[in-house]
Amino acid sequence: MPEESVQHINFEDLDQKALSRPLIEHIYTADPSAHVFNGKIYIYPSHDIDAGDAFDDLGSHFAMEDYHVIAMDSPSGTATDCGMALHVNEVPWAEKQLWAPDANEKDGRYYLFFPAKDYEGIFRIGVAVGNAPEGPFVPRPEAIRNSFSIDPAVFKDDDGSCYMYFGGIWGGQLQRWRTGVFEGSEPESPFAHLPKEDEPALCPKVALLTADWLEFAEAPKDVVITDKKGAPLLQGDGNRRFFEASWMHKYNGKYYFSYSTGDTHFICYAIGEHPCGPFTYAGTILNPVAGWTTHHSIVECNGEWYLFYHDSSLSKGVTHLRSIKVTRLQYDENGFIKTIDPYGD
Ligand code: FUB
Repeated sequence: MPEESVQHINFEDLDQKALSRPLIEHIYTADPSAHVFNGKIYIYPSHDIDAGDAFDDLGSHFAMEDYHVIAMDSPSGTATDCGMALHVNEVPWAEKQLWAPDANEKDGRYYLFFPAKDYEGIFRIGVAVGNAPEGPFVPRPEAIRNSFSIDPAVFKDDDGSCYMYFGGIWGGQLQRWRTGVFEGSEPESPFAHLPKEDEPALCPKVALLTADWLEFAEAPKDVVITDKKGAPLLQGDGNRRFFEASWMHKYNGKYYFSYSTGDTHFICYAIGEHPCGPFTYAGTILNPVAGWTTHHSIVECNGEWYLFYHDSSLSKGVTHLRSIKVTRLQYDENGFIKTIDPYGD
């Protein structure tokens, strides 16, 4: 997580070149997971606040307490804040840090999946259920059994199977689960437990959900990302290896797994034939934005594709006060995504 909280950038210049404006400006929002439900776009973002926590490489200053759902009639329309949908105080098992959520729909009910730290300081993933896309959502009393780490993204395949992708390194704690149990050595360091630079990179995880979407139906598996020769990407391959912010979408029958490279600040993607992979690295979707973190979602709306993302331009570079944005995403004739520069260069 960030080494400094504010970036020193000429924001007037940046705003002029920016591809898009923040979708809402009365609150800070980040990590936008967008879906189309009933012909309308619903965005499930983090709700950034300044809780006064000191910044560190574990992301302690990302001390979010609740979720607001944002609705839009179209990607160029007005974004409406539907109000608070869930607060950490309503979640019995969660103490703090409501990080990037996602949601999906099944049989007219809406399931909000979210990470939070439990009372032992361990990130778990919970689910809360509502009758409307904008919530409110009623949390389950316990986190999902055997869940860990952060950034759930929930993908419903054409046959109705639902998969959760998740994980994040450094403050997201994925590296502490390499042996299958939480390595609890203190003091916590973002760099302990990571693979060596010449070893295969730490993989994000995927698990099929049970038919009621409330638990994992199987033990989480590695999402393997390889180079074109089929070799797993290495931990030292910083511009391409996984860090956090999983997302899955399907295009022309193929599965596109996208993610953030964290400390190198790219949104990248890899393509596979099956929802659980393996996936072959395919390129960069989004070049670095203002702010340390980058996190996105990709959704089709009325036959066009859109990238929802965030940056810290509205807060003039305060890395934990971000704003969600949207821009068009395009494929070339071979199904590769054209790289987007958030500031139009
Ligand atoms: O919003 C908190 C964390 O920052 C998210 O979980 C990460 O993906 C990064 O965007």
